[in-house]
Formats: sequence, structure tokens, C-alpha cells
Amino acid sequence: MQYPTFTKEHKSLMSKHLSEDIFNKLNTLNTSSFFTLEQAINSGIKNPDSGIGVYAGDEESYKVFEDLFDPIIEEYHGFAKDDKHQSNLDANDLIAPNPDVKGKYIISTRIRVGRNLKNIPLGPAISDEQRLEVEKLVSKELSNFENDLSGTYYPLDGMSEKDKNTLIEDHFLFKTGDRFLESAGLNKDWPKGRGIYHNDEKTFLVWINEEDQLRIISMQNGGNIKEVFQRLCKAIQKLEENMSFSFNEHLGYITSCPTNLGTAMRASVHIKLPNLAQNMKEFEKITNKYYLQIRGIHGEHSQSEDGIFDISNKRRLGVTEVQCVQDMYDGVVALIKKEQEF
Ligand code: ADP
Ligand code: IOM
Repeated sequence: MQYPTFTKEHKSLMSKHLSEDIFNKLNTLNTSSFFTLEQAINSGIKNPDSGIGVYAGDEESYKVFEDLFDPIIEEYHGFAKDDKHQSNLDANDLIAPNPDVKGKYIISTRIRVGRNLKNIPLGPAISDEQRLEVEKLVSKELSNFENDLSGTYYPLDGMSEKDKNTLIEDHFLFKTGDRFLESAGLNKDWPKGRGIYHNDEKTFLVWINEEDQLRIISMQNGGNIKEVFQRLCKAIQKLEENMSFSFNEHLGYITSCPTNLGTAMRASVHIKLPNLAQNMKEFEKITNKYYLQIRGIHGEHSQSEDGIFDISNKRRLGVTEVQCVQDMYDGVVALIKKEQEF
């Protein structure tokens, strides 16, 4: 392919870091699952509003295309080439008493991690057969879960439009036809091999074969962040008893988008901050200080509605899972304090 034409609309870290020299060096390379630079950057080229704009097809992509990935990882996570990742999934280490016992601000809390099976390509390079294999393995494993984690797997293929739309509207299920995932090759053979597992209360959920092969999710109404984290840690531990996930000492858990490397964790609250919504400068001072990201209430690339925001940790690599949740918690405490001052 030719060096892409980036316009001033292209805002991604990929468009910032892909110089012509790096492009020429990487353009003819591929990984052992035949993943190329062209596939890796297609989403960021087609979607100028991408934040990152580059995906990996397998763990090897992070090595083969390191001249592009390393500066992006360094800028997003503040994590250097020789740094080592550390994991801590001990919920006892989190200090997080409910910051909003009266339920005035926090509507709900959700913490998710991404996981991908060892030795199987990531979503952008996986074959249709491998995707189905992942669905089979993971849903079988989940069928052994008991007590509060016990639930049912619902494949997307065959789910009624009504059920699907209700699950999406209620924030439980991923959207259909996401244009960022589409051009990353992640929507191939849709909807086959995709689905959602959840318990009756919908407090423990697993997405299968969306942006990552697994998104393991714990969520509930209100601000009991510790309880949400405890449930998630328990579920991860149970899954790891019988499944091996792609992981290395440098990058932690391997994910298709470099923003998720390391812990692959996004801990968020949906929170009402109508006063701060009118004072975005003050708002962003706090979110920058606590390494937080602001999203709209229908997930990534959506807008906030009625002064309600999705606030989550931004750093995911080089910090532990406990620290990710602590970043979000400490920032939320500071946001509520500021909101009350207006
Ligand atoms: P991900 O978190 O997996 O990166 P998204 O940002 O697209 O993906 O969010 C997925 C879904 O989870 C969306 O419907 C979003 O509204 C919902 N969600 C995220 N955080 C919360 C929360 N704290 N409470 C309720 N729903 C949430
Ligand atoms: N994780 C991914 N969906 N996102 C960061 C894409 C992007 O905006 O580049």
C-alpha cells in the first residue's frame, strides 16, 4: 500500500506516530498469522476520529510493528519499552468505601477486563473457525460457574432484534455494526461466534468475540465499587483455573487495542455531575490529575446526556488492577466534592 494521506481531521495516535520512514520499514512485514500493517492501521485511516487508530492481530504484532506500537503505548500509558507490568487482583488491597451512600451522584458501577486465549490470533486476524472454537470453549467453561456467577450463554446469532436492542439500551451488550471495529476486521462473519453470558441479576457478564475474545464484566447499580471489584476478581480467578490467556511480562494481558494492554481493565461509574458539566475546564483539571477518561453514557465514542458521564481509569498498563480501580475511585471522590462546591 501507499503511505496514507492524513488530513487535519485525523486525530489518532497512529496518525501522529506513523511517519513515512516507519511506514516504509513496516509496510512489507507480516506476523505468522499473516497480519499486515495495512490491516493494523485501516481503522484509524477510515475513522479520522479514532483515538488510537491501530489494532494488533496477534501478540507478535506488538514486536513486528514495534516501531509504531511502542511510541503509541508510551504516550497513552506513560510506559517505556523496558518497563515491566505488575498485576494485583487482590480486592482486599482496594480502599474504596462507597463515596455516595445516599445515591445522589453515582448511578452505576462497572468494571471489565479483556482477555484473549493463548496461541489463538486476536480478533482482527482470527479465522471464522477459530472464532467459533473460542465461543465453544468459553461458553462451556462458563456453564460450570455456580452461585452468584451462575448464568446462561445467549448467542447473538438467533437473538431477536427486540432482546438485542433492550440489552444494548440497558448497557449490558455491545453495539452492532461499530464502524471502528468494522474497519479493524473485527466484525467479520457477524453475528456468528458472538454472544453474551450473564447471571439472572446481570451483575456478572461475559462478552464473547467482540473487540477481545472475552470481556469479563462485573456491574451493579450504585457506588459500591469494592463489591463490584470483588465479584470480578472472583470470576477472573475461576476462569484462569482452566484457561490460559495471552500474557507477557512486558505488556501484561495481550489485547487487540493497545489502550487495553496490561490490566485490560476499565473501571467506570455512570455519574450525574450537572454543575461540572457546565464547567468543563474544572472537570478536566480533575480528570487529568487522576488519570481519568470521560465517555458518554452509551460507551466509547458516544456523547454525555443530561449531565451524566461515564468516568473511568485511563492508564491500564504498568499499573496494577487495584491501582486502576483506585485511580477511578479517588477521582470520583474528588469530582463529587467539586460538584458539591458549585
Ligand atoms: P468497554 O467498556 O467494554 O470498553 P464501552 O465503553 O463501549 O466498552 O461500554 C460498553 C457498555 O457498557 C456501554 O453500553 C456503556 O454504556 C456501558 N457502561 C460502561 N460503564 C458503565 C457503568 N458504570 N454503568 C453502566 N453501564 C456502563
Ligand atoms: N479501544 C478502541 N475501541 N478505541 C481506543 C478505538 C479508537 O478510538 O482508536
